[in-house]
Parts: sequence; C-alpha cells; structure tokens
Amino acid sequence: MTRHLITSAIPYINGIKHLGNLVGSQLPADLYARYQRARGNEVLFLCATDEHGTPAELAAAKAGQPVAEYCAEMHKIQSEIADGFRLSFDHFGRSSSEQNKALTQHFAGVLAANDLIREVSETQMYSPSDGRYLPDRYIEGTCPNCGFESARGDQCDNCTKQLDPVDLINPYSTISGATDLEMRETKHLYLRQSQMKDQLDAWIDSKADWPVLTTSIAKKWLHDGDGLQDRGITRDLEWGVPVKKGDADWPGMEDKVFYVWFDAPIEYIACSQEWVDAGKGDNWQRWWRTDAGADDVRYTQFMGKDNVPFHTLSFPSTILGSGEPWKLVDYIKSFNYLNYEGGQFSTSRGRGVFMDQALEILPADYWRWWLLSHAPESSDSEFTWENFQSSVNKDLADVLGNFASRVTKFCRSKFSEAVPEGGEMGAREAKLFADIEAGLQDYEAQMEAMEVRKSAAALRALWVMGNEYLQEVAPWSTIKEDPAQAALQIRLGLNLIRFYAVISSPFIPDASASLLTSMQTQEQAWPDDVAMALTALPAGHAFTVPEVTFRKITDAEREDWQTRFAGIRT
Ligand code: B3M
Ligand code: ZN
Repeated sequence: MTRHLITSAIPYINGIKHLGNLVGSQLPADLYARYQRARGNEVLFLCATDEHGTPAELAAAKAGQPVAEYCAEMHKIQSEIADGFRLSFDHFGRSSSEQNKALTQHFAGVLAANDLIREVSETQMYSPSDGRYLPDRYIEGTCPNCGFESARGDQCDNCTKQLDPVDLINPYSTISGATDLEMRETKHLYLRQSQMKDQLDAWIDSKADWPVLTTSIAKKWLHDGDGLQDRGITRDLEWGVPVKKGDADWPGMEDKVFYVWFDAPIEYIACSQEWVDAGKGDNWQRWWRTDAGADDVRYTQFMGKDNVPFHTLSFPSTILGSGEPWKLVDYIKSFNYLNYEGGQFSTSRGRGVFMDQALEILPADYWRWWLLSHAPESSDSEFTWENFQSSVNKDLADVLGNFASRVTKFCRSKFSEAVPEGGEMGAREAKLFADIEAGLQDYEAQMEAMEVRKSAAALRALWVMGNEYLQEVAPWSTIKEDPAQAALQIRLGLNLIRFYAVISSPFIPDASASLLTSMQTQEQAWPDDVAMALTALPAGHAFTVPEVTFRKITDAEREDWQTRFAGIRT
C-alpha cells in the first residue's frame, strides 16, 4: 500500500471558477485521488481557497462587503460547488486560517535566520487621503501610449501595454479617487531565490519523469536572462498574513503582509493541520515531515501552467531554504489552457461557462467526462458545445448507458430481474476476457502515469469491448435456438455492468454508484483478477433495470446553451 499526498492548486477566492480552471487542477487531481483510493492506497487529498492579496480585496470592495466576510461567504460557495462536482477533498481549507498564518510566519522566521531574506528599499505610490500605499491595481490614470483614460497601474486594458504606475498621466486612487498621490520610500522583503539556484537546478534535473510542460517552464525561469531572480514577498496591504519572524515582530514591517504567493503554497501544509483540527485526521506530520515518516509518501501536485514557476522554484525555495525536514513534491502534473468557443475562458470578462452554471444544466458526470477526456495536456484544447454534445451522446449515452440498458431490459423481458443460470463459456468469452484484461492493464498504466486523456480513451475502449461482444453474440437471436447460451451471454453482460461501474468510478462517480445500486451490490474492490470480477454476480442474484444512466443532449438544448453562454456573465 502506497501513501499518496495529492494537492490541487488552490483557487482564488474572488469568484466562481470556470470550467477551464476546473480541468486545469481540481478535476484531474480528483481523478487521481479517486483512482488511488480505488486501488486500495491511502490518500490525503487537499485543496483550499486562496484568500489573500489584491484580487480578494478588490472583489470584496466590489461586493460592498468587508473582506473577511466576503471570503467566508465565497469559501462556502466554492466548497458547495466542489461538492456538486464530486471533488473528493479530504479537506477544503482556507489560506486565511490561523494555521496558515502561524506556519507562514514560521517559514519567514527560519528563512531569515538562514540569511535567505533581504530587505530592499523601494519607492512606491502613497495616497495620503487613503492613508496607505497603493498596489498597482489600485491606481488608474491616462495611458501614455494610447490616451485611454482608465488604464490600470500595471497594464492598459485598451492597448495592452504593460505599465508602471509612474508612467500614468493624471494618476488617481481607485479607492477614493484621490489625485494627491506621491512617491514614497518603503522597505520590502525579498526571498533570495538566486542563492538557491544551483540546488533547484539539480533538483529539477533529477526529475526526468516530469511532464515536459513542467520542467521546461522551470528551466526557462532558472536560465533565461539573468537567471532566477530574488522575489518580493511582502506587500502594503491590510488583508493578508502580517509580516513577522515566527512570533516576533519584524521592525519596519509593521503595516505589511506577506505576498499572496508566499503564503498560498504553505497552505498545502497548513490545510493538513486544519484537517486534523477539524477532527478528520489525527496526524498531519506523517504526511509532511520526513522525520515523522513522510519519506514514504508520494506527493503529487496538480496545476495550470501559469502556476508552475511558483511550484517548481518559489515554494521549493521556501521548503529547502528552511533547512527543516519538510516533504518536497515528487511529481508536478501541469496543464495547458482550455479555450471556449474560439476564444479564451475569462473570469474578469465573464466569458465561458462557470462551475455553478454547468451544474444547473447537467449533472456533474457529464462535465467530468467531457473535461477529463479533453484535458489540455499536450496542447491547449477547446470547449465547443458541438463537441460536448457529440462526446456525451456517443461515449456516455450510446456506449456505456445503452449497454447497461440493453442488457438489463433484455434480461428482465426474457428471463427475470435476476442473473440467469447459463451454459458454459466458450472461445468468444475467452477472447473477451483476454481483451478486457489487456485493456484494463492499459487503463491502469495510463492512470498511474496521470495521462488523463489516454486514461479516458482506455476506459472507453473497455466499454466498447462489451458492446462489441453483445453485438456479435446477439443474445436476442441466440435465445431462439439456445436459451442457455443466451443466458450465459446475458449473465456476462450483467457482470460487465458491475465491472464498468467499479472501474469507471474515478471519472463518473455518480453513474458508477447508481449502476452498483441497480446491480444490488456494493462489491467494488478493484478487479485485480478479471475472470473473478466478471463472474462476481452469481446466477439468481437480483437486480433492477437502471434509470436512464446518461441521456442524450438534443440539438435544441445545445442551441439554447450556445446562445445562453455566448455573452458575458454579469
Ligand atoms: N490561486 C492561482 C490560480 O488559482 C492560485 C494558485 C495558488 S496554488 C498555491 O490559478
Ligand atoms: Zn493604452
């Protein structure tokens, strides 16, 4: 038995995530967690909301709520939607937790003691009317490039030019509209990542089995230009983890908080403490501390490609730089982007389908299947309503759903609602067993390798084998001359339904559970022995005909959704 620690990138708190976010981290992480549990391994699967930083402050201000209240509400909403998609987190934590605050301050303290933090003086926009320094996004003004009047401090939305707040003509505070902004000198902390460069380089080199997408991004940051740069880890905000060295104050840093990307990955660890404190587990150390047994843990992280630098370089700098026995990640699975109908999914522009909307129109399994079978692994992929309709209708309704329905209905009408007694298996059945065994091995290998699309294809191939068998042996014809032979074929068909329910559960957990219920069994051990698994339901075992497992999406529905989700979410 292996112990698997699995984390998904933690979604920002500032709103409901779209399907592109979901397929880039949480959903494939769930697939892997469910698979490893199904194989009998011990799994700790963690996720959380990423609650600090400017985006959280801005979203709360827009909602007219205090930021703590906004985060608490949004956490609850995101948590419910995660349940709706059947994301099987052992704990869904919050980066604003007390546990994360203490741990973040602890790491800063040990990094400082190890001389890996330096203080830097910088000039930054200060707003006397607001009584605070303004982050780039809190400053707007006229773009020096195109004349657009509400260009942001970091970028002009009109001409896309990257800007520095000092470039803006007539800059003003977006908080109060104040124009009396001034440049002031302020001190910030930098993590000396450049000191860790060789160590990180050697560590990345030792990961020959990682996806190229992951290592190429890490290498680029390590070697392009002047190489890995030190990184600012403090900000002039109110909402965040106050800057301290462990429990001790940090002179000159009284009004500052840590940068959101410093504390967010530390939440992976803090989340396991939250899990224990919530009474769901009793020992987080054996997952995270190599001096408490975590050397035996296999730790896998899932994320979109934009998050890779922080997970391959920044967070490892924190971990390695601490000099303490923390568990480092063993494998980083990263994803490209999912596009939407010829453009990008976009949270800020409200473009695409958002997680709550998706669940309003169809159950989770339909989405899980499409998203995972089209995961953007080797390149970006695209969601179109046509492709969604055709994949769901073919794979789920025609192949899997129809198989379950034909076999059970035929049995009910020609025999009874119980597994029929049957004759001896012959050559065709032996071939099916062999095919299924090989197909299952392929499926397992792809799942182990986290090849998400290939896993989906391998699973579908197994469903197809059952259909082909049924089509060939045609029990509806056999029954006329040889009822015992037809009974045998149907008995095998019923066993295949149970087998499919078991092996498909990581992809489509609800459909799997309802097929098992129809087959009136809870026997869902992984089919290590295919011959045994395909004879598990004995003659006389009662079942019921399942309700429609998967229904087809009609053209009218598809057109309706296409129109409904063509616009901008407000
Ligand atoms: N919240 C970015 C994102 O949701 C960020 C991930 C943090 S992982 C520690 O894409
Ligand atoms: Zn401009």
